[in-house]
Amino acid sequence: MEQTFIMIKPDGVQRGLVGEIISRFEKKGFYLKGMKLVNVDRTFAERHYADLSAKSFFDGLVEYIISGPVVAMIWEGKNVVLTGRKIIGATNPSESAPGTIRGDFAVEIGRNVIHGSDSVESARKEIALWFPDGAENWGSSLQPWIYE
Ligand code: YYY
Ligand code: MG
Repeated sequence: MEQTFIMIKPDGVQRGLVGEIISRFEKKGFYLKGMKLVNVDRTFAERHYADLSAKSFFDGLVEYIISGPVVAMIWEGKNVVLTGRKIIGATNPSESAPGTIRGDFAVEIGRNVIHGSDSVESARKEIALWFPDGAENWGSSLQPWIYE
């Protein structure tokens, strides 16, 4: 089953949005496979955002990500990468639709609350970076009520 990497950024944690965000993914029917609260260091944040290292906003982005603890999660489900991005909303909160996480809870692009992998391939890389030991495999009793 497809997996994605979702991270609640430091502003989301400090603003008390952790429960709300987890709830949205849970209610959709996705399955929480792994979760941890972590403080990442600069080198780690730079690795996570390595593809953006040439961008003008890169240094500010790294400062923001290391400014407080983040919640790192693996979510699993059919089309969870793309659907997760829809639940999160557009990168710039002034363009994210109401009903999306960024549309409902963020104002500025540099404080947009949450990260989600943008493809199955980047999900694989990000999960390997953030969860090098992999995830527990408990299974979920809800599955027959969500998948035919
Ligand atoms: O995947 P997503 O988070 O929606 O956007 P990316 O293009 O991967 O950029 C990562 C991160 O960088 C974005 O969530 C906010 C920040 N950022 C920024 O501060 N200013 C920009 N012009 C573009 C992105
Ligand atoms: Mg991205």
